[in-house]
Amino acid sequence: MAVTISEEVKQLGLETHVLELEVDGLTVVPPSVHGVAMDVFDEMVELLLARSEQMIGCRFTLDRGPHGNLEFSPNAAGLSAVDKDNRKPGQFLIQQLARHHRLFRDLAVNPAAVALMRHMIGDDATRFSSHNSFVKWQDDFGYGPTLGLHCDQTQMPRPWGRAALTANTNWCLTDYTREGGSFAYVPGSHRLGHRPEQPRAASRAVPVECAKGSVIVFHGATWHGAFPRLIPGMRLSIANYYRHHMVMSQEDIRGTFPRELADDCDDPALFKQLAGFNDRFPYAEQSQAVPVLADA
Ligand SMILES: O=C(O)CCC(=O)C(=O)O
Ligand SMILES: [Fe+2]
Repeated sequence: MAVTISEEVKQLGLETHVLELEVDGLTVVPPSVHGVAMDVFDEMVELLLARSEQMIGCRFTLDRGPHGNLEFSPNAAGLSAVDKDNRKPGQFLIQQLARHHRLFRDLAVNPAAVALMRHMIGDDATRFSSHNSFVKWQDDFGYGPTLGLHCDQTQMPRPWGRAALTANTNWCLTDYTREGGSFAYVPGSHRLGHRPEQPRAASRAVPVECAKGSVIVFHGATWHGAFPRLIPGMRLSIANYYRHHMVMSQEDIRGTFPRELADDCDDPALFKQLAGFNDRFPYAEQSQAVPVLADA
């Protein structure tokens, strides 16, 4: 089947990344291509460490992780199955990042990231789903022997078609190495059109090793998870997750995002479009024209 290459993809020199997305379901885009400066990554690291301290109440440093002894309380809301098995947390998520700082909004409208999302999901159909940071430190168990492999569009009924129903970017704010708990994925798995079958999936998973500042871009059907972090220190990332406009958003961005913040970013028009502020659905009142009496 032919692959359509958009003008944006050509202008930004992303053709090889599009090819990798088609073949492998994942590509790594370096700073020389996406254009985000390294000091922006340094600043985002500081923001996320400070936010972690504020949320949890102990210091976090890149070489040590949390300075306190952490646990999940048994009745905590939003505990995953892995968290339940492994009471000792090795990571947590900072959600709703685009509200916290302009730099996170700028990242969400990065032209290269958005062009690749639109390639997979559709030019007019692409919207934000969520903006989260994965804050991760040393923990031998991680997601366990399955590596937590999943497809992000896993809730959608099958059969899945060629277009991505969701697609994701993971911005690496620290170096990604296998022993440091890198991203894991199965090349080409997005073309299978179904969820991971274990234990075959984990045995075929490969690490995505890349330098701080890289962005990992992947299709919603790609089987992925992460290796446990076996060494001291932290792995920090930002998952800016996108969706087709017919798929429900993880964060209620359209309903609750402060409109004035959308104006404070590199591309307010693009931010508002991806946030779906002017989408026809869901409507909250009569939205279709009603006939009027002609001779009233
Ligand atoms: O690095 C990880 O823990 C996996 C991230 C992930 O599953 C995602 O961003 O969808
Ligand atoms: Fe995921």
